[in-house]
Amino acid sequence: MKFIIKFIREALGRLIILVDLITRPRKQKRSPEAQANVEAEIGNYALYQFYACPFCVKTRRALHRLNLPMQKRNAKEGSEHRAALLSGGGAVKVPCLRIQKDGQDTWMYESSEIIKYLEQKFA
Ligand SMILES: N[C@@H](CCC(=O)N[C@@H](CS)C(=O)NCC(=O)O)C(=O)O
Repeated sequence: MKFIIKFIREALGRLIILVDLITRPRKQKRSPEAQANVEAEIGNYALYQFYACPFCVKTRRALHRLNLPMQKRNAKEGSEHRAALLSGGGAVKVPCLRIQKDGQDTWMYESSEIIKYLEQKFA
């Protein structure tokens, strides 16, 4: 039964990925200078995620729309990223945005919160 539920979730996730690919929003355009500044800032960010998680697809879609080429870290079972997410953020829940700045780590959960934060900062 557990296997069937896992299979259905994976299949649904892949369907969502396909729909996302077909209906990709346009990327925000910036001057080369502005884009270089954004990319320098984004170097301090990483998105902990699963490939086929609908909330992660939604967040990756926002990253695409906002033209934020951010590092993505797969928190799959047994991975070093999963361990880092648990010890740093406190929970294995994705998506989670990690912001490393001035020697400090901030871990932000909830796709809607992450998107709102990125929109306010980069849109
Ligand atoms: N309300 C959350 C839901 C996130 C969520 O439920 N993520 C699932 C994956 S789709 C998760 O991390 N589950 C923990 C696990 O699978 O170990 C959001 O919008 O980010």
